[in-house]
Amino acid sequence: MSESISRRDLIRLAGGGAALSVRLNAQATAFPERIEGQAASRRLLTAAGDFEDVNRNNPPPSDLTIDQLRTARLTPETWRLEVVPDDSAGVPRPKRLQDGTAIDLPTLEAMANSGGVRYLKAMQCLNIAQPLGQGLWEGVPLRDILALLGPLNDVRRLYYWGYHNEKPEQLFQSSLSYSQAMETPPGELPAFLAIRLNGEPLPLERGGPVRLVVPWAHGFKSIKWLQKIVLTNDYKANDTYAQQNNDPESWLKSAAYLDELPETIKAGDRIEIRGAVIAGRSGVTRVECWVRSVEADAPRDLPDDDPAWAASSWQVAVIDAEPEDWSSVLPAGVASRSLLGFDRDSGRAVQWPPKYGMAGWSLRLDRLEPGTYDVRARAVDLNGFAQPEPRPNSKSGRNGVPVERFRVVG
Ligand SMILES: Nc1nc2c(c(=O)[nH]1)N[C@H]1C(S)=C(S)[C@@H](COP(=O)(O)O)O[C@H]1N2
Ligand SMILES: [Mo]
Repeated sequence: MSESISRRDLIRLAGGGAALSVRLNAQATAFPERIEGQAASRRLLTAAGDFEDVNRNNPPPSDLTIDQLRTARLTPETWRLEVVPDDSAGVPRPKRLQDGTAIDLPTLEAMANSGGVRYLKAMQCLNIAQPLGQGLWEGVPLRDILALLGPLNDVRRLYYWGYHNEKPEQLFQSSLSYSQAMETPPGELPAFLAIRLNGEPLPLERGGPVRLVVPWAHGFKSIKWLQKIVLTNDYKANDTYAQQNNDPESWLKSAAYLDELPETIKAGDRIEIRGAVIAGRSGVTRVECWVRSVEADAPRDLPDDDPAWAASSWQVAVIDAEPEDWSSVLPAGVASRSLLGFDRDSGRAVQWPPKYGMAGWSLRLDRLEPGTYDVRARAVDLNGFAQPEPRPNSKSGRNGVPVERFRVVG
């Protein structure tokens, strides 16, 4: 790690025993092309401990002692959520620590039992080259929390943040418009307060006891260790990521990701290219691969204006099918028909991969001549746009075309 990178610019990515630090929102090229745990992130449900962490808290809450956790209000018993106006907004029944009205976990659990929702969602950072993981998230829609506050006046936006060590540089905040919080168009999933992941109470390392999850967005909207929501008449986003030159309203991208390949493969052996694909706001029709024979020392990067793009030829890969038997995938007692994004009668996903969800894909290659090859993968969305179109701007979410090189030897 270079001396010039200040601590506040760091996030820690800890996975598979390896820990690396990357700059929070530096240019796309400053990020590692590979992070550990890609096999895990391809599974339909990533175990809570196998997600990649993207986290500016140092030490992370999972390193705190039980006494520190109690003081920080991060145990199930001590957790409270404040929902308050700033000076610009009118809120008849705010939820405050001071007067004992702050929302506690039993209240949320009761709301989840009577009117809770659950859905599959892949967590993906706006500026990291691999998905972080996918979970079955369960909880209470944000609109149901706002409904507890009485008729609101002059509220146009919600600011929210979580526990952050009281050090201002560790504050990680995000925001939603009032309409985004209150209205869920048909076929969309609601922003919600997640209290369970994969059938278990949301663990501390994933942002528990309570995390805000915004299904249509990259991870920066999904604030861990949620403790405060401020209602304001301000109409501007003040997200930590917005302050760092990202589009704070960017949607989760439809994008294909490539798993690492062995460097050399024996001629005659069957080669299977694998990866993951996330269905962003615009869905996925198919995943395609371009396998290109190159000189051994050819640069791997292919500039956008390279004529090779125009001559590229793409083969359709096979997206792993929706499981026939969801009961072997989902936690015991959770029927697929009870998930948002799934048909109430048949229990089948309305689209596949599910909206904001992730699935694996593969492509088998036979009989490649000895030589060096670059393989690229891209998702084609429901509009027919191939990754990274129509939004190649990485400030709205990385979705460059990934590449892996391998050699076939005789
Ligand atoms: N409180 C808090 N919430 C946070 C962050 C953080 O640093 N602190 N990082 C955000 C970012 S940038 C991402 S990509 C996701 C990562 O979620 P994960 O660690 O569960 O994979 O959490 C988001 N929520
Ligand atoms: Mo992120």
